[in-house]
Amino acid sequence: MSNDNKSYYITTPIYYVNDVPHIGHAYTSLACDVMARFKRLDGYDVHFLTGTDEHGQKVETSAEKKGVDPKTFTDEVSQSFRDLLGVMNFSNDDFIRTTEERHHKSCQAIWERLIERGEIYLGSYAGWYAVRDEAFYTEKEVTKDEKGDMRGPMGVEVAWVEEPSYFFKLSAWGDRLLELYDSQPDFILPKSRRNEVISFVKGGLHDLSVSRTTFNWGVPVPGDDKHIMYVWLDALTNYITAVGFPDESKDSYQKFWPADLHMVGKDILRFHAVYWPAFLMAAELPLPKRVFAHGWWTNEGQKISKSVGNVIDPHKLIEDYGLDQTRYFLMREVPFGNDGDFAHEAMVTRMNSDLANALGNLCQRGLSMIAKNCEGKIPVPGELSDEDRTLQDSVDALLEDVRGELEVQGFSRALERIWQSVSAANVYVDDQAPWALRKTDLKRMETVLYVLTGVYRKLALILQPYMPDSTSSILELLAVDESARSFESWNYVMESGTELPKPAGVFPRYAGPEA
Ligand code: ME8
Repeated sequence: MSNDNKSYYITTPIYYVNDVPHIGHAYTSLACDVMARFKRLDGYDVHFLTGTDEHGQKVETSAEKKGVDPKTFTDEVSQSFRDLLGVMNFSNDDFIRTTEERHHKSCQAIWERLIERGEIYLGSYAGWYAVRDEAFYTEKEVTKDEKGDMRGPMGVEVAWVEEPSYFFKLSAWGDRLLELYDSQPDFILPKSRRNEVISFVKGGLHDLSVSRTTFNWGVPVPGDDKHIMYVWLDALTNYITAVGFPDESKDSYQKFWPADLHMVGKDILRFHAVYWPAFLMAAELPLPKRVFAHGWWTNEGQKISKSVGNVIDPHKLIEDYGLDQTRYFLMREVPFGNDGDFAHEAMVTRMNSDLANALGNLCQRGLSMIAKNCEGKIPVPGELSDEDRTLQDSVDALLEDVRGELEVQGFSRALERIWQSVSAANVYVDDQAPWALRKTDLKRMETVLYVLTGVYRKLALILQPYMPDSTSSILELLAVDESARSFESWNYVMESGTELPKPAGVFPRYAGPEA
């Protein structure tokens, strides 16, 4: 059958190439990267997909504005999304572009399946269309603004469109969708968003226009190339293209479809939680297991937009604060699913308090004492005290606790839990005061330092998905071999006598102008 329980397929949305990548795109892909890295460390065979959505009226118009043909334009902007992967240290396994041959083939195949099953018919569309969202809106969803222009939900400009069009029989799938949400309560997360989708579907579904004739930049409809496929049917299909569709016998398709998780922003939940499962059910293909819709980032309280000129460039964040600091902040600051605000001050606080002070100092304190007082070798412990065991237990439980949180994409709750152990370890160091023991009880000092090395190792192991570079530095300082960094090695014990490299700080304090 398709998925054995040790495979994990996770996807980001494929991003429109009408714009350069910003913090919002980086955020969704980062959440997927953390998930993918965690699952790999936890023994899963992971397929992590991202890519670019290159067809549609919006992209065609952006290319025209720049005075270049759409192919040249998409090649250029798609590359900037590809560049971001390296900059953010994302570990994707594939990058799909909807302009690729493999994708055209897959789109045409799903179209043919829908035609064969009588799910698509030819008609004509007359209604409102928003190029910005590439979405159709009903009369009920549009309003007139003060200038007399028509606007869709959230103020998006809409235009009246009348053209011949193929329709997908979405109206027939309402009950089946409600059954799906009911029988798989975790199909849509978080819960609040699930409720929104359920009321939308309960409100009644209309058949969906799935082809356009007034422009050319898209996948031609098989057998009727005056039409190109609606960009959302084309775009959503990327998730099956990438694992080999239409070749359902292919290993990658067998192994990875259905996907475990489609990660999206709340703006595109309807497409993923209503249209996509309806297309798949109609085409008699298996459904993904979950769609998670996260919240929206603002910049210092303001909506991020090119016209306001406050787009946050991930390259700039990394330059100002550091890569892992940026990754940590984005995953920690906002409970995943909620909207979040980027504020310089909050970023500096996280960087200094959580990373430099709490975690950085914790590691530095023990490691520099080992360098100075134990000939730079992991000491031999004496008998463990209750305090030692209490700290060890808190840290041991991290793997199960974090696993449980990440199972429901609780990225920031998982970090809160990890920092409970970081704080407990700092309290332990303060209480045990190994620097005082140096003068009174050397064996006890060695025991405390030994316990700390084990704590550092587990903290670094569990934090790898969030901060791959910094945790790798900590693991180097602990002489943990690269082959012993997966969760399979969770219970290994630190070997006394192991020589450690000279300690070095891993988390710098913010050194910018407002430090
Ligand atoms: O919608 N805060 O592409 P898109 C958080 N091509 N996330 C944000 C964000 C913000 N301010 N801005 C963007 C499309 N995002 C389609 C998808 S999928 C088959 C096709 C993220 O380039 C968030 O994930 O407009 C959002 O859903 C996505 O970028 C929209 O990217």
